Amino acid sequence: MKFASWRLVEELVNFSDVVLELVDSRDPLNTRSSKLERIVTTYRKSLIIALNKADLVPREICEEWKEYFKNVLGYEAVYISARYRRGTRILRSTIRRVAESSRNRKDRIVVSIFGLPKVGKSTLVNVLKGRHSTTTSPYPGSPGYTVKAKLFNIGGGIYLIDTPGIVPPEGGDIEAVIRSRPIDEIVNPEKVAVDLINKVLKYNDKAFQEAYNISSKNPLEIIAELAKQRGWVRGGEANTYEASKTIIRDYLDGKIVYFYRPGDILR
Ligand SMILES: Nc1nc2c(ncn2[C@@H]2O[C@H](COP(=O)(O)OP(=O)(O)OP(=O)(O)O)[C@@H](O)[C@H]2O)c(=O)[nH]1
Ligand SMILES: [Mg+2]
Repeated sequence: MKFASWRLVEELVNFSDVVLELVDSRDPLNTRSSKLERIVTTYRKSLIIALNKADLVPREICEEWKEYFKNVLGYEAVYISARYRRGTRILRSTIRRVAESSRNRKDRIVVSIFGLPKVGKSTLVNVLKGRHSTTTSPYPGSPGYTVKAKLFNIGGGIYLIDTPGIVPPEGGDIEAVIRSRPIDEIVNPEKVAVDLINKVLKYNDKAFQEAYNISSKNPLEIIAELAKQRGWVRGGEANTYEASKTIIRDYLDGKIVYFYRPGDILR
């Protein structure tokens, strides 16, 4: 994964009329980037928080998060499932609404997508592009220091910047650990997987039952059990290294499910 430099982020934001910040509905707070949000505010652009992977979380919880982002933080928010193409109509109409209410409204609404690694940016770009979109030439009038952005015409006067910006995670949560580098480069994946499992179990003690049919609530047992299930055993020893990486990968791919609500952070 290649993080966008903050300078590039600033340039892309500055090109945009509307910025979409994708977060993971399972843990919106630890997958948002307050630094990105500050940049968008500084440049006086419109921000929409898109809670993606909403298919993994009950609808009323998504509603609570949407209200939280709107009422507590003052941002527009929608929840979507890029994978199942849900919520994209509301997303498009929200983009048009915020662009039309902005002080520098134009005929053409330029939209950029940002988010931490694996929040679903590419999936959403593909969904929005659809089959009918056309690429326009490089952004006309771009200052062109770093940005050679192309725009997809995705209909309704909306033009999407072709490459989403990958922003680095913030804070000390396990989300930051698993999203900071490719899984194969994670040092001590067993330790990371144990932390991830403990966090998931805190919110959904059936998560690994549901994902792997493993009923243990002990992280090391869960890892060893998964290794056995997959046949990753040699000389009677479970390959916990591979199993740990698999759990991290499956989590990022949305196979491991949990959620918490905005109210839970106050407890
Ligand atoms: N359940 C679920 N999974 C999703 C959704 N959107 C994306 N995913 C999955 O999340 C994983 C990451 O999706 P990508 O679109 O590659 O995410 P990305 O943000 O482009 O990732 P990077 O380019 O690595 O930063 C993939 O396994 C997707 O299938 C969604 O709405 N629901
Ligand atoms: Mg991508």
